[in-house]
Amino acid sequence: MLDHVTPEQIEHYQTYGFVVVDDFLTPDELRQWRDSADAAVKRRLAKISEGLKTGEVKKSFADRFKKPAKAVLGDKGIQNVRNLARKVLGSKLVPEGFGGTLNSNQGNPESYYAQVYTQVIHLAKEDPTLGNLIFNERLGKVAASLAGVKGIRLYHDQALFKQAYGNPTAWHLDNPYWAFHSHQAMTMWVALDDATLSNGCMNYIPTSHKSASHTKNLNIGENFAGLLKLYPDWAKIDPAAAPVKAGSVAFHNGLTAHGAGVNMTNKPRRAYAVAFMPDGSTFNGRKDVLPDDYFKTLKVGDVLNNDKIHPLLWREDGASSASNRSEDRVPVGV
Ligand SMILES: O=C(O)CCC(=O)C(=O)O
Repeated sequence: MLDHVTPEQIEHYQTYGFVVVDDFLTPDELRQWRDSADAAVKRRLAKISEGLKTGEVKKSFADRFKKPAKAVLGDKGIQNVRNLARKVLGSKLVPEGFGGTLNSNQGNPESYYAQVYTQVIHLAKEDPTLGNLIFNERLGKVAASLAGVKGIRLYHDQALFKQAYGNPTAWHLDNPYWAFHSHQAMTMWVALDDATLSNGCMNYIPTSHKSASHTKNLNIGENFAGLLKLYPDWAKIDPAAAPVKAGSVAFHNGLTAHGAGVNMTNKPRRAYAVAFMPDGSTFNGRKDVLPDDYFKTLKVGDVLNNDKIHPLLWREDGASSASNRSEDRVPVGV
């Protein structure tokens, strides 16, 4: 794995809100990342389907009711009902954020979103090979130098496998979904297969991070260009496609608009996304992918510095936390 980025790459990232770093992984690291992510996704999917059969796993509220509710209320109607329920019951009972089954979007494989990609979250904490690749000081140092921060934590990690003929990934922003808001939040998108214009490589709206708002975003749904209605000026900017070879990565700011096309091929386009949080970031009230037990302990404004949930990957003063060691990790939220 590369242990540094060049001043030109930092400049590109800061100016445009994204940067591609070619050959970030060695061929051996790529093989490890791909094989272990593949196996971990299969394990989680098997657990979901077995658990649903035995009744041990319950579909999330969204997986059970979204389709019938949508037919009656539409996407906007559902959002209004949720907002009202949150106002009346509070955000602890009606949290904002990811509502999957066993930290995956495959609770209802027929839904549109389930066919954008197979999304499986928090694998690094249960798979030692992924853990070694991701709880990694070198990675933290690279991420921190791009983001321009003095310390960086893992926010979460997830497999995003766009299936053969998978739906496009609608334009969206990442950081507004998350349980903290920061202008230095960042995602690293690791290509586990060659990502091409045909199979749904990433695309960015250059400089959008400079005018994005934490309060204006859309869920990834059927409305591919809905985000551009919220930010009409961005429609005038030429998007940048980022085809990359397997083992190369693209970093983007958590406020950079991005999306991916349909997978026009008969093979999956496997990718892995690692989300980074600047050290010192504070809780904003959203649940997103936080484990239930942890979420219940938090008040708005609390510093998200639990090393078991958000390991400190790198800090300028050399204090990367002991949570980088696999024996200190606990599985979360599964
Ligand atoms: O893989 C994709 O299609 C989209 C990925 C994405 O939105 C992300 O990594 O933030």
